[in-house]
Amino acid sequence: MTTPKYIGLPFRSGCNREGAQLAPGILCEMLGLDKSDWRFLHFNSEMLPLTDEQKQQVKNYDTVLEMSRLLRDTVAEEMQNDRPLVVIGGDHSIALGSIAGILQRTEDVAVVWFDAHGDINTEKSSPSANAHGMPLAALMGLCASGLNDIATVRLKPENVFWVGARDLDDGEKQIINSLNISDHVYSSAFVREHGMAAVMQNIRRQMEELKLSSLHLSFDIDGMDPSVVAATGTRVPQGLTQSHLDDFIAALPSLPSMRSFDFVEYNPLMDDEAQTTAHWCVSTLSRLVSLLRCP
Ligand SMILES: [Mn+2]
Repeated sequence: MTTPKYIGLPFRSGCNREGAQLAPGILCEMLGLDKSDWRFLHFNSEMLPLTDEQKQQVKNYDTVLEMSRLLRDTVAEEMQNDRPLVVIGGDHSIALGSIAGILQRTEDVAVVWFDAHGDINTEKSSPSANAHGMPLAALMGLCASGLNDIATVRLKPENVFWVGARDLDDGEKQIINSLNISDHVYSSAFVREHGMAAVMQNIRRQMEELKLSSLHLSFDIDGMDPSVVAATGTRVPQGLTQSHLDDFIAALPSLPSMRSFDFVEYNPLMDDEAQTTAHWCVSTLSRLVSLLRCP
């Protein structure tokens, strides 16, 4: 296995809670990474003053755009080296920059969106105006603002596969229906009913039909049930269990080879004294890292 390059994004301006910006520092330290293996993109993660929040379509719009451009260019640059990539957030808005960078190098990449949420809101459909709910819409070019311009190569809607979704907004459901990709959404209820192994087999077949060459996993820890992962900003009950995750990880090698992944939404300020979620993150990160492949 080639040691991956780690990119840390201490960023939380895509969500409405303090804390996620502290995750990459803590996790990289606990992982005991060699300094030469990681690169931190430093960012002023303070919230901009919200003078007229009601009218704002995307909170912290400028900050999100600036971070996304920087991350996109960094990821595209790192992809030129023959090393797998791990991007540690931060909130899930960072996936806009990371996937935009990956698309510049690999257009036919499959994206597995492990998450309780759909993250395919536009400025119009979003109930919260938080950018962490919009990366997929922006990557597909469905937004109305400059978020659309981050990806210079569009993400094809049919290349995205959701696992663990259970909190889709009505607007998101409409968007997914209009894109004809409802059969790419594997809710946590569906996983409970059919089993994760069967879900992954379906996904493998769907990816084969599309002839996708590699895979990027966007792993939001809130895909897990709050009883497993407590320290995350947007907890949703009825999530995936540890045994679902074991089956998910066991089946990942049967999909196109995973070259990169995002790991997002750990909030150290919500963790307990024993750092239960941090330890879970480190163990899960290590398991995912062992599955990364070079192109
Ligand atoms: Mn989420």
